[in-house]
Amino acid sequence: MFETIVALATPPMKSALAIIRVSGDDCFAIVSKCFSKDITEIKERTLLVGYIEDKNRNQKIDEVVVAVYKGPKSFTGEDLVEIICHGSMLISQQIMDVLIANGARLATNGEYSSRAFIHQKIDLIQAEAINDIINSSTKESKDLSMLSLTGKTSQLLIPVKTRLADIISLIEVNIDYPEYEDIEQANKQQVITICEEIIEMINKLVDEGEKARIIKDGIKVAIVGKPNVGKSSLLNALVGEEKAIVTDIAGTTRDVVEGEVNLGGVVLHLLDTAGIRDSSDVVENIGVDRAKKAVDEAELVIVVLDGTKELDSEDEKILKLTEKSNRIIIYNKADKITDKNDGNIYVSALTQDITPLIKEIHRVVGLDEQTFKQPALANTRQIGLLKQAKNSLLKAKEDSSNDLPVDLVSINLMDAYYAVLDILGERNKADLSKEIFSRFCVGK
Ligand SMILES: Nc1nc2c(ncn2[C@@H]2O[C@H](COP(=O)(O)OP(=O)(O)OP(=O)(O)O)[C@@H](O)[C@H]2O)c(=O)[nH]1
Ligand SMILES: [Mg+2]
Repeated sequence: MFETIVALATPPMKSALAIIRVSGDDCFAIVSKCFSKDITEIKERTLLVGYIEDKNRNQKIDEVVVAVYKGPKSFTGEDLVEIICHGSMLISQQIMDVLIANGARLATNGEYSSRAFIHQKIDLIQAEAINDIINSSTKESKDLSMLSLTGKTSQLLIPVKTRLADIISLIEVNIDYPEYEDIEQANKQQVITICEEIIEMINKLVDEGEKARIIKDGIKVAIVGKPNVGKSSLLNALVGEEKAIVTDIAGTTRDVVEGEVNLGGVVLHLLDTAGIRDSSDVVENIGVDRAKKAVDEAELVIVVLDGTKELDSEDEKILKLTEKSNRIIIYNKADKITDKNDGNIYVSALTQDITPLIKEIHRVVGLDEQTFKQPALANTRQIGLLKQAKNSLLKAKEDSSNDLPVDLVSINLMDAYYAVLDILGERNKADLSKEIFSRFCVGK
């Protein structure tokens, strides 16, 4: 029994039109009670013009177009109605009120997509893609999410699932029918080889997924260096506007200044930081601490050096501080330097000549043309489950090498299989989906 749910699918604001969605077992009956036409007998998808009415008060609320989708041929897989009304918040509220008074209830966040998932219209990867498409801020990330919505990303898991099922069934048959001689015996080497083969597939998926995640979420980049090297100028050159204050006074930037730029499909969340040096100024010191914190949190650190000067102990300290970070070291103020052929990266934030840095960012991030086009399991949940499956396979491989009994090996293989099913939401559907759908907006 699926309760009939109602929600506004368009933003709650004044607009030309608004769409109210109704879905559930009693959808047609409830809408009929509020509509000038009876839709309970409708067999196919239909569009009807009529009035939404509060029949108890004999009052017309709005003239609307009603799109009727008979389940399972609807987004949710249930009987579904879209009421296209005039885009007034008052009207949409009145329509929802009258539907609720006649037996519908307000939908929770993501409940329509959740129903589509429960009725197997979409798998979990596709459901997540709907949310991703809505939240995409670049064309590239939207295109990637479209690949997921069409089911191409889900297909990536088919070979992994198949191979896991192959090896598990081989072991299970050995456990269940040890006496049958015509059954192929699962030998140790075979288990190890197949585990390795699947681990290899997963490694590739994780690698591609991590890259695609950068396209979807962007990366956090900290710009650090000692005072006056041109960090703020670099931030401004990258974002193309005067975000941060630039002066020739060392110690100009006190707090972290944020900026964002889309570099050929990769969004950089930039943090310009206070110049790092030993200082007696209380405020400056707080800024320096924040700069160090930014280094810890960043996925990429740009270390800015002043190319017109010799490196000093302050530069050395910063190089040491960022030693373990994923970093790019650049020499700024290239407009004042003549000899630049030593293989280092020279830029001029002042003249906005920063192409060598942009090229290096692309190289470090490791995205090529292909990454933008191919489906990938790109969110943290999907990548996390892939890694979980890999760990279980590593254990299975180890147990097999140590001659542990096949039924023990099989436990880890089953765990790996379940982790893969969880990516698609094919195991415990209701529980798994709960957390994901709660991030959706109401009406989606
Ligand atoms: N010639 C030249 N001057 C630059 C360049 N980049 C920055 N400057 C100058 O260097 C001085 C310091 O620039 P900022 O961008 O404020 O340096 P910063 O690293 O943010 O300094 P703090 O915030 O004090 O740590 C300013 O006078 C800039 O105009 C460059 O590429 N070439
Ligand atoms: Mg600055």
